[in-house]
Amino acid sequence: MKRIFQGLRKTRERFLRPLRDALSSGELDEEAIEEAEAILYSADLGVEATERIIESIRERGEGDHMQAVADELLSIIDEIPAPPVPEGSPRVIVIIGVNGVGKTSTIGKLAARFKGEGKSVILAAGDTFRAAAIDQLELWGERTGTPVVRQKMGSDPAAVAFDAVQSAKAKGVDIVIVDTAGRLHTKVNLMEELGKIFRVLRDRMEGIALEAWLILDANSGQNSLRQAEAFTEGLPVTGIVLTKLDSTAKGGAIIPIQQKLGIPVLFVGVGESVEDLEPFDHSEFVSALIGG
Ligand SMILES: Nc1nc2c(ncn2[C@@H]2O[C@H](COP(=O)(O)OP(=O)(O)O)[C@@H](O)[C@H]2O)c(=O)[nH]1
Ligand SMILES: [Mg+2]
Repeated sequence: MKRIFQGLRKTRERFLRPLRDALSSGELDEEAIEEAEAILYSADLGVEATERIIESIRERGEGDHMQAVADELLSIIDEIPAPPVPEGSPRVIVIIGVNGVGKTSTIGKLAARFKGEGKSVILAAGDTFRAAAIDQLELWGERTGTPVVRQKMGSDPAAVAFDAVQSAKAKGVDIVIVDTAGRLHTKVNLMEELGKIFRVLRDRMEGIALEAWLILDANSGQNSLRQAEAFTEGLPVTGIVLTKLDSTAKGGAIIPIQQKLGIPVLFVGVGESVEDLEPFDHSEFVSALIGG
């Protein structure tokens, strides 16, 4: 069974059966439509997607209403921009997001996945705010057999990232993944610190493919949008990883998050172990949500 199917279990349970019940009658009355609308909202699909789905149920009139839901979901999700193809070498992915969303674990999972694809990887311990954060990344490095570039606690994250990229260039390593802090004394400081990592790498490292991936916790549902905006305003975010899909019924938020930010979800986290990271696939997502 696909991990995404298992990962969406809670969302599906809250969503699918009540929706089927509401839409089971061949001819829909207003009450059934209103109920369906409430269920879609509660799965955190957002206003726009909910309205479009309801509209297409109405348009379809009689027939398979669940199929109408699935078709509209798929067409909404197909409008999401495709992930950009990074050009340059090494590929440098800076992982950003607030504290506790799953940045460091996602880095470990990504390292394992990239290595499984035959790529060489270096990790950069750019969360220098806490000593424990550096150790935690080191642990993922050991677990996945990936070298970790680190400096002492409190050092400049941009310098750690720079060292890691320089080392990757010297050794011909394919991918550098940079961990970052999710919290500093103030939010402004955090954004400045992250901005500096980008400036230093962009200005002083020629030919690299520099990306920022934003990590969001699915438990926050649509509330993570505001959090996301704080990051995307100042930083060139090219992809999203939505973590902890397994522990929430708000998995539907994956749709408004992509719609509003215009940034594709690249991976979803579906558990705490190293293999619990799945590439986000549009049709798999819809069938995991709708499929029984
Ligand atoms: N259930 C579940 N837990 C996760 C997932 N990703 C991360 N976590 C947990 O979330 C907690 C915070 O993760 P961490 O990587 O330290 O977050 P960071 O502060 O952003 O670096 C840890 O207990 C992780 O095991 C996921 O996809 N599913
Ligand atoms: Mg961390």
